[in-house]
Amino acid sequence: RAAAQNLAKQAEAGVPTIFDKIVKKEIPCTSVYEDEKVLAFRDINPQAPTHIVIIPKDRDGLTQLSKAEERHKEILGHLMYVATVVAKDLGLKDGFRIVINDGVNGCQSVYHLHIHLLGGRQMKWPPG
Ligand code: DGP
Repeated sequence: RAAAQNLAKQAEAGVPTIFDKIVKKEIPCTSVYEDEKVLAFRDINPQAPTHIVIIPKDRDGLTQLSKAEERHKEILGHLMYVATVVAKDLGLKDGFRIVINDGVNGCQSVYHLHIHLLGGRQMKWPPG
């Protein structure tokens, strides 16, 4: 818990996150979609046959969803739309799940806003 809170503080202070390093290509990823604003790549620890992480290239204060401000509405909408484009591209025609983990209780581990796109199997509800 303390470790997660520390990660959040570092990201808020502007320390580059692992996802900033992926955007700068300092860390490799398997990219599935990219445009000038967002990047989507395969999760390193997949929880479903298809598990994609979709991130804004510029974090702009969005360490987590609960930090969203009025100015973020456009990028938030774009991220959600890109999730549907990627789902279509990857053939998730029987449905999929979108997840955003927020903060310690949400089990967020990387403090750079991201959408998880999960598919390729039957999901369960409620989530753990
Ligand atoms: P969350 O727990 O919601 O903060 O999700 C972070 C996700 O990011 C987690 O599912 C694992 C993934 N991840 C962490 N580090 C890396 C990495 O270096 N490369 C890739 N591809 N995914 C990563």
